Amino acid sequence: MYTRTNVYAKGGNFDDPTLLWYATAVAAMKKLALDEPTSWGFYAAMHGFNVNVWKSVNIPTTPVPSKSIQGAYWKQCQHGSWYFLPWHRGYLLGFEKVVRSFVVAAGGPADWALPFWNYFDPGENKLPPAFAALKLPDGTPNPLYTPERYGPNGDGNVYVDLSEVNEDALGLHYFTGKTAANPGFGGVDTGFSHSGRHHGALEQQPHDQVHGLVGGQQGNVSTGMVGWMADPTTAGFDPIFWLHHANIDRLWVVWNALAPANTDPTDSKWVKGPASIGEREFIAPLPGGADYIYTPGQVADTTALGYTYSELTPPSPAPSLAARFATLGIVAPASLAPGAENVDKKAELVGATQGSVPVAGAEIRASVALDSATRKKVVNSFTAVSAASPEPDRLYLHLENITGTNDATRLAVYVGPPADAHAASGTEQIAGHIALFGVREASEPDGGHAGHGISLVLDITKIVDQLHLDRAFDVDKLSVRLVPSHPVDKGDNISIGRISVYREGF
Ligand SMILES: [Cu+2]
Repeated sequence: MYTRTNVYAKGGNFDDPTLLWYATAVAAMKKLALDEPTSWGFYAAMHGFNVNVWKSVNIPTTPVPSKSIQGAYWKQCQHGSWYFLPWHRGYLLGFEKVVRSFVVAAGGPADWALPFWNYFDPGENKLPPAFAALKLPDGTPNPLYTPERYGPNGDGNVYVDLSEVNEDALGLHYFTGKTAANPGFGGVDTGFSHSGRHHGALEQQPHDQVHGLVGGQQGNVSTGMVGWMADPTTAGFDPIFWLHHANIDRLWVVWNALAPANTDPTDSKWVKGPASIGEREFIAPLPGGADYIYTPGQVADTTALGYTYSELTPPSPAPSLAARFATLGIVAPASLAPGAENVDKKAELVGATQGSVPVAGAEIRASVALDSATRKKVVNSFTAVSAASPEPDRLYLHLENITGTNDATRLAVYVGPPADAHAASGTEQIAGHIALFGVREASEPDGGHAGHGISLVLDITKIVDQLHLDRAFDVDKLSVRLVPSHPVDKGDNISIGRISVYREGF
C-alpha cells in the first residue's frame, strides 16, 4: 500500500526526500523527447495539446508522435463531465507509476508516492517552497520551478487566495445532479468529454479556481501571458499540477466516506466508461512500454488500487439544514436524511437575463428578470414547509455558456436587489468566485461540443434567504455584478450566454 503524503509534512521544501526524488524524476522525464510515452511532455499532452498555444507559452512542440498515437493518448482529459474525477484518478496513477520508476532507477525509495497539496490546511495555501526555489540544494536548476506561473495578482507570488475557494462541494449528497438546477458533486452524465460544458461542483470549486489562481496571467491586465496551470492545454507541464490533482482526488475519497448517501454512480455508462458506448477508452502509458487501460468502475476504490492518503479528515461540516431553519425562524419538520434532498425535487427557471452578457472592463452589471408566478412559488416555499415539502426552495445562479479565449479569467460574482430598489431593501452579497478554466477549448466551434462554452453554477440559497428575511426578494428582478480579478480586454471575447436563476424544490 502506497501512502500519498501532505507536501507540507516536512515544510514543503527539499528537506523532504519525497520532493527531492520528485525533482530527480521530473528532470529525467523532461530529458525524454516529446514522442516518448513516459516523457514529461507526452504526459502533459495527454491532458491537452494545441501547437499554437504551446508555442505562445514557451513549450517545445516537437517531435510529435504519429497521428494514431496522438488519437489514442493525447487530449484525453475529461472536464465538464461525470468522468472528471475517475479519468484524472487513472491519469494520476499512471503518472505516479512512471515517476516512481524514475525514482527507483536513480536509487530512490520503491515506495515513493505522489504528495498532495491541501491549500486549505492552516498556513499551507502558499506554493510549497520546493516549487518556488530557482535552485536545488546542490545548486543546479530546480525542475519543479517554472516561471510560467503568475499567481492571483499576476506578479509571480503564487498562493491560493482562500477568499476565492471553498470545499462546499463536500456538503452535497449526490454525485450527479438529478435536476437541471445543480450538476452534483461529480458532474453530469456525458460521453467522452474533453472540454465539456457543465462543470460538477468539485470540479468548479476548488479545482477550477486553484488552476486559475496558481497559473494566473502575467501583469495586471488580461493581455499578459496565461500561466500554464490556468489553461488545461498546458496545465500538465507544471509540476505542481499533479499535487493539486492529488488533492482533488483525495477530496473524492473524503466525500465518499462522509455519508452513506455519498456513493458513485451505478449507471453502466459511468461504471464501464466511454469505451462501453463506442467512444475513446481511458489509457495511460506505464514504464516499460505497457499501457494502463481503465474504466471509472475500476478506479472507484483507492484501497483496491493500492494507495491511500495520509490525511482523510473532512473539513468542518457545511452548515446544516437545522442552521438554515434557525436563520429563517421556521420550525423544521422531521429531519431530512442526507441524500433525500435530491430525490423528489424539481428544478424550474425563475428568471434570466435578456440575451448574453459581454464581459469586458473592470466591472460588469446585469439584471436577471424574475417570472412573477415562479418567484411566488419560492416565496411560498418559506411558509409551506411540511412533510411533503420539508425544505424551502434552494436557489442557484447559473452562468450559462460562457465563451471566450482567456482561461486565466477569474470573476467575483455578487447578487442583490435591483440597483434601483430602495436602499433599505437588502444589500448585495457575494455569491462566489468563478474561474474560466477550459473556456477557450470549450468555445471552439470545431471542438467536440460545438462551441457551447462552459456553464458554472453558484448556490445562492443563503443570499435569497437573507433577501427574504429583509423582505427584499419580492422584486421583479435581481442585479448581478461581476468583478474580474484583472480588467478584461475586449479582445478576449468573453461573453456569458445567459445568467439565470433556478429554483429547486418540491
Ligand atoms: Cu485540473
